[in-house]
Amino acid sequence: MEKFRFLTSGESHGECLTAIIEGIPSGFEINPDFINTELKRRQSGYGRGARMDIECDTVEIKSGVRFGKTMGSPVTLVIKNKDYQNWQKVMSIKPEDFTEEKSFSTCRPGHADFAGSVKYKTQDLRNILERSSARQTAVEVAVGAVAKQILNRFNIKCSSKILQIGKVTENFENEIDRVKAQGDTIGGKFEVVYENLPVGLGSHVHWDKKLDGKIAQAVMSIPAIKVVEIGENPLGYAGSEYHDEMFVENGKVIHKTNRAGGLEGGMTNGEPLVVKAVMKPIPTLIKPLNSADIKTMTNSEAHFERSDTCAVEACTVVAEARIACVLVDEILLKYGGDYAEDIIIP
Ligand code: EPS
Repeated sequence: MEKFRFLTSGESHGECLTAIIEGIPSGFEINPDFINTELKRRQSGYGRGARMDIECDTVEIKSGVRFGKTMGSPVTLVIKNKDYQNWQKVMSIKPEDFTEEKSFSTCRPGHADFAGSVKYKTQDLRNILERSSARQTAVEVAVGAVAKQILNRFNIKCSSKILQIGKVTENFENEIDRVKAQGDTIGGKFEVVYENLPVGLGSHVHWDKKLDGKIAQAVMSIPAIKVVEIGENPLGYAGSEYHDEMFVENGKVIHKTNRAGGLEGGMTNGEPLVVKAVMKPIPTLIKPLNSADIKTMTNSEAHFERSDTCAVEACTVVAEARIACVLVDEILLKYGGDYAEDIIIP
C-alpha cells in the first residue's frame, strides 16, 4: 500500500498492540465508538476461547485526530492487553528477569513455531508464538475500522457472512460444539462484499497494480487463510456460462450477473466486490498432534495452550478490515487529495 500505510507492533501477551497509520488526509470523521464496535465483533462469534473472556478490546487514539477529525498527521492506535498483568514476568524486557516459565520447544504443526525457530534462531518457541498469534489481528481490525470510516464518506459499505464451517453449510453452532467435544478445532469459508465502489480502482497495466492481486495478498496473509477467491470459482464453467454479459440500461453499462466478483482486468467494474476465503482449523489443539521437540531433538507431542475451537467469524471481521485498507489506498491513489473535501469520486 502506497498512500494509506500502517505498521503494527505488539506481542500476544505483551503490554499492548499498537498501529501507526500514515497517509490519511485531514478532515475525515473518526469515531472511537465505531472502532470499539468492530473490536467487539472480532472478539465475539461462536467457538472463541477463554482469552476472549479476559479481554475487552478498547482502542485509545494517541495521535492524528483532533475534535473528532483526522489532522493529516499519523494516527496512532493502542489496544491494551488485559492479560498482560498475568504475564508481566514472562514478558519482561529486563535480562535480570529471565525465566523459563511458559517457554516451550515442541512445535505446533500448522503454526509458525518450527520455521520461526530456525529463521530467528531460538529454541524458545514463546518468542515465535507471541508475534505469530492471531492476537495481532485486534489492532488490524482497529486500523480497518478507521479505513471503513473513510469509505463511509463515499458511501462504500461492507457486509460479510459465513458460508461453511468444516463441511457444514448450516447449523454452524452444532458443528462447532461437536468438534469442541472432541478437543479439536475447525475452519471454514466466508464471504466479504463491498458495494458502491467506483469503476477503475486498480489497473490492468502491471501485475503489482492489479487490485485482485492486492486483495489476494491482503486476505491470504491473515493467519490461517489458505484460499482466496474473487467472485465465483470458475472451475467447471464454460466461457459462455461464466462471463457476465453487459447491457446498456438508462445510459449506463451494467452486468446482470456478477460471477467476476466486481473485478475485471484487475480493476473494479462497478459491481459489488465479492471476496471469499477459506480458513484452516486453528493449529493449537487440546489433543496434541505428533511433533518434534527442537531442543531435545526427540519426538514429542505438540505444545498446547488455550485456543479457540473456531475463529471463522472473527476472521471475517479481519478480512473486512484488510480489504477496507486496500480500498482506501486505491481511492487515495486514484483521486488524491490532502483533505476530505478535496477527494471527489465522480
Ligand atoms: C487471540 C488471542 C490468543 C489466542 C488466539 C487468538 O490468545 P491466547 O494465546 O492468550 O489464548 O486465543 O490465537 C490463536 C489461537 C493462534 O493460534 O494464533 C485473539 O485475540 O484473537
